[in-house]
Amino acid sequence: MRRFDHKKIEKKWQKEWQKSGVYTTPKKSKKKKSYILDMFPYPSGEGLHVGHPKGYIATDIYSRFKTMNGYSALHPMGWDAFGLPAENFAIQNKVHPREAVAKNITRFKEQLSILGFNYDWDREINTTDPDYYRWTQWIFLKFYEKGLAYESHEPINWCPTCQTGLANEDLEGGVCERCGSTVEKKPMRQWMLKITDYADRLLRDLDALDWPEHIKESQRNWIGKSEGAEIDFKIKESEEKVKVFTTRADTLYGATYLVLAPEHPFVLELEARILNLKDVKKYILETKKKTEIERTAEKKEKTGIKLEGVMAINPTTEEEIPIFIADYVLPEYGTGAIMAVPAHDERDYQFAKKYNLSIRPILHSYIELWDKENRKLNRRYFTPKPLNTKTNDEKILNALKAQAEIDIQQNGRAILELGILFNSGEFSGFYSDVAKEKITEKFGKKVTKYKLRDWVFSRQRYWGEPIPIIHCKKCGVVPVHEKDLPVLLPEVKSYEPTGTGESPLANISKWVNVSCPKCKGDAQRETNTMPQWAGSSWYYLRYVDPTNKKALIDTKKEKYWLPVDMYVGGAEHATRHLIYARFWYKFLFDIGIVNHAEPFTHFHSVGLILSEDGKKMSKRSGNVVNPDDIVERFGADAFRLYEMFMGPFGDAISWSTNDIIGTRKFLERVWDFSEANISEGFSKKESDIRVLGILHKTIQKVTDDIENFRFNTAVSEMMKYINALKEDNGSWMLIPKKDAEMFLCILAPFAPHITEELWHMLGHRESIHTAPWPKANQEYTKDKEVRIVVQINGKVRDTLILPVGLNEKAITKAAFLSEKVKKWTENREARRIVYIKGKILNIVL
Ligand code: ANZ
Ligand code: ZN
Repeated sequence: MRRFDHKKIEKKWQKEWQKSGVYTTPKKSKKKKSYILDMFPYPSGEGLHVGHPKGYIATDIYSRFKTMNGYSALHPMGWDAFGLPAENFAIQNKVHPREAVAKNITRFKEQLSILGFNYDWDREINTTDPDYYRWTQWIFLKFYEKGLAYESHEPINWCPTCQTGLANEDLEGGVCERCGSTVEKKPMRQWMLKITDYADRLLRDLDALDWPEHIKESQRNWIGKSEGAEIDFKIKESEEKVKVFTTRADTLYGATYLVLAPEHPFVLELEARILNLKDVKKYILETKKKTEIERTAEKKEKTGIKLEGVMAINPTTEEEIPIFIADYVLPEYGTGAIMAVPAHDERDYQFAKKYNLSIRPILHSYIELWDKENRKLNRRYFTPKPLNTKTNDEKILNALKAQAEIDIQQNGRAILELGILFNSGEFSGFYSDVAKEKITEKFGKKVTKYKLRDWVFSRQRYWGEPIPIIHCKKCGVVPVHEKDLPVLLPEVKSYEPTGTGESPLANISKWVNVSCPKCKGDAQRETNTMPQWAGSSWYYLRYVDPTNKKALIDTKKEKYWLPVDMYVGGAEHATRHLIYARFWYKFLFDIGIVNHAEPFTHFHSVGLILSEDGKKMSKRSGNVVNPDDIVERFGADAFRLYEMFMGPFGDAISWSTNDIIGTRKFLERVWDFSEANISEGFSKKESDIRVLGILHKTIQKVTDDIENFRFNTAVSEMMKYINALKEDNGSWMLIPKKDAEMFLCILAPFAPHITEELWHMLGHRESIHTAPWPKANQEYTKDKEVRIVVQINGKVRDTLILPVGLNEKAITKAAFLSEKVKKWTENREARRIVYIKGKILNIVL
């Protein structure tokens, strides 16, 4: 008997598959398609640890499954090789980023190849390949043409360590996502992409996506749509006005002061009138040192300073109210100015307490009061509908007012709920919802605001796509001609950041100085490069048509293969890559390059694999498990099975080398069982119903589980099946050859090597990976028997085991034939018989 020797088998089949080309994507065919995509890795110098392949194993299983189910499947792989990680690695190791990337890719590919993945390497792409980034630059030109790429001089996030500007998406809690440095605000020239033009569509189209709810929710929050109002406040003795943004126009009568962001331009404009200008300037300076997180933290004590000598006017009451600047108001949101309503906003409340400002309640939750009044009268509580009509009852309004004052006093905090207005002129007596509309109509205008900011799209670093723009003194900004793409990234002596806010490209005068495409005069190239996220915003399109020289993608091919049917990757990309990619796809749709509304129909996020001690794996912590070693010891199939078996796919789970032994043993059992059946020539007759039942239920379960990414329960089902085939005396049960084949087929996506070997030992010449997926026979998966409890005069007298599908008459007949039942019914007449279907037969004597 041959033993299971994973080393021999795995090498052999990997070579064989490559030779026979089983993993070449079928040409466009009549078949249904399935596009299965991994987030492509950036080839870091550290190589893969056991956590990286988890998602790739899942897509490998899924795409094999789809192929066996008759789909034409596309499952490609490539490299996201521009950007800071590659560049920083290169700087540290004193090699050119290009060489470092090439070396790392070779290493990554080696590591992936021993796991037996079915990638179609003919479609491999690399974002740093000029034939690829030519199209990244082309898309930028299109953005520019449509007015969606523009230059700006606003202050942006600047990482002092990475020495580059960053997008909001590149920050994590106010620090640089790459290196952890505190990010500064720095005004500088930069290129922006107008993602905000797509905010509404990005938000709206989320609903139809079959993605995990938490990912969709974080995109919703990131986009941050707010419907509110802009209201102008006049400045006393001046023509000036301050525009505020509020989501609570209903509270306008309670606005007792204004607060401006320290960066608000108004402060400079009114300089001459501000009496305490010196202190105000000092405060503004201090603000600059704080991060956004520090500024807005809920618990943090609010600080600010009054602008002495200027007053604003509340438009409702014409009352004069003071103006403050405070760092809890952010310059980039809304209008950078707020009306403060300390009675109904918690931050304003804390601020008003601290600076002794007037707190004026103007509404109270009617429902609460209603509730209380009703309870007093011992009436049953019910919630009145939000009131559309006005309450003119003075007594109620006075009671509300008194209660609001007591609540604020006693609780020491603002009343945040909606309610019925009082002290609000003609709007007193209306419910908040209605009051909001009416007050906005009279004093302001309706607006929608988003938290999403335009995308800071330039980096002052070397290792990125050059932005295809030329600056001419005469013509201004001139885009490079399409036919002159790609703008190649030139060789430089030193690719380290300059620290001046200029990219290292600025020093290469031979590259920088060009003639203007328009006037042919002297001009300079743009020296900023694109961010790391540029290439990954459209890479999945290029796999479909990787060598097209005329277009980034053939639109017919796009129509066939897109959208991606199954996308798998890390949840940490929820508000970066997954938003950027959707934005670019929608833009490409608008200019007629692609044909669908959304690029990724389904998305599954991979749960992390933690180290054995429950920490994140990293070279720095020295807790990395290398997949090469595991494959060497246990084999790729056992490794793959283990990663799928360790728990729910989306959960973070600790690695355990010990547990791999379990999946390895399972494969040995599969091997031994198959060997035993082959040498005995299988069983010539059908298995009994019980054994067939287990097989077909296993097929059904594995089918459903793969479709729903429940790989762990699929594996455990297959384990149960093999265990059931072991006889009590320790020998293997013989089953018909076709049953053994069905089992190997459902195991094949998980353990492609061992199943291929056994498949060939069974006499097949074609690959198991192109065999049709077995179908569970519903005859065997159905329960064959039912248990019917027989009660006589309410007491259980017997339990009948009967074939399913008998009608009441047949069941009654069977009951009266039972010895136990006869004992009670002999010589007596049944007065009534009640049958509860599939459960109980009640006989009343
Ligand atoms: C008056 C008011 C009264 C407010 C009240 C709230 C409650 P979302 O929902 O996040 O959009 N706000 C507006 N611009 C701001 C800025 N630049 N920095 C900090 N806060 C700002 O929040 C909108 C609310 O946040 C606005 O409504 C405003 O305060 C504040 F009882 O206006 B509100
Ligand atoms: Zn940094």
